[in-house]
Amino acid sequence: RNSPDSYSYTKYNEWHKISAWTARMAEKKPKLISRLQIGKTFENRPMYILQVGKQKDSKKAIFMDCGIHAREWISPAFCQWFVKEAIRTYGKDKVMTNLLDNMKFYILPVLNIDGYIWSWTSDRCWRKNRSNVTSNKCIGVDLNRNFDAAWGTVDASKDPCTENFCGPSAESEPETKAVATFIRSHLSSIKAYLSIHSYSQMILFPYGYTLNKAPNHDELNELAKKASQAIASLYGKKYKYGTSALTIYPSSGCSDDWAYNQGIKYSFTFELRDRGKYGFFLPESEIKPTCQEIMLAVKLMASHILSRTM
Ligand code: 0X9
Ligand code: ZN
Repeated sequence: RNSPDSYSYTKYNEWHKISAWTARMAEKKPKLISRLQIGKTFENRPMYILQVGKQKDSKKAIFMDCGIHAREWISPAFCQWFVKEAIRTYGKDKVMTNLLDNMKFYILPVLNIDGYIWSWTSDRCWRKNRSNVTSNKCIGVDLNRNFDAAWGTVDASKDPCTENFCGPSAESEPETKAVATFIRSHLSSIKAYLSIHSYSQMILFPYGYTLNKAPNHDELNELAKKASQAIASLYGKKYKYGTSALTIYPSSGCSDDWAYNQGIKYSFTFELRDRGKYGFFLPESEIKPTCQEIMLAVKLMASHILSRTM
């Protein structure tokens, strides 16, 4: 396709292409996909979610966010891949058919749209959003420090010029607010929260802000272990798993811990490829294998969650 909005699942896509893609998906597959707007970004861009599933009123749902950190480009690529594979394999693959017949997925392809655009146009290594609420010389809040989970404590800075600036208050950012509001109003159906990041090849679960174990720690650990094994079965990539605080580093204000504290018992953060050779600059040739291996993990987790929340 040569239209200005043409996209590819094996390339990184600019925001305008991903945005046009959300509209096209909902148009092409109205029985499986609908598009919802959950809010607007600081720079006033609409934030879209794709709701994927056969029954629109399904009682069970999994929420997945991609692109909360601007420079982690493999993350939005995975959200797009997930939707593509869901519709391609529905009615063919038993597992996917069962999932889409009995639950729905809320897919947020880019949470931090303004930051993502900035990483394409001005600073490839940009992490935060683009808000300027503090009217400081420095711009941007780390949206994964802005959630109301031990906000402003560990690995969160009050200095707007740092990479982990947590904002003036919890949920100060329109992007955080939009996600938190949507989730709060769908708590009866949302059974799992998946947050897609890069890099370092890990599967993380609560908590990040404390060393305390979550009440269902053993189940989360077992599920993460199985997901890690599923990933390795495809291309042999090793993904470490464990609590955020012990496996990556302690940090507060993260979406996964906040969602868990809302009562969503299955909350995971995926750190995708690689382990640092390319880091955020993961070559496009690795999009497909990365998405394929993570797809196995997400399907396995979703099937477990569906069977456990019957
Ligand atoms: O620091 C983060 O926000 C995440 N890592 S990243 O390199 N993608 O920035 C990890 C978040 C893990 N979750 C919690 N600490 N709750
Ligand atoms: Zn990240």
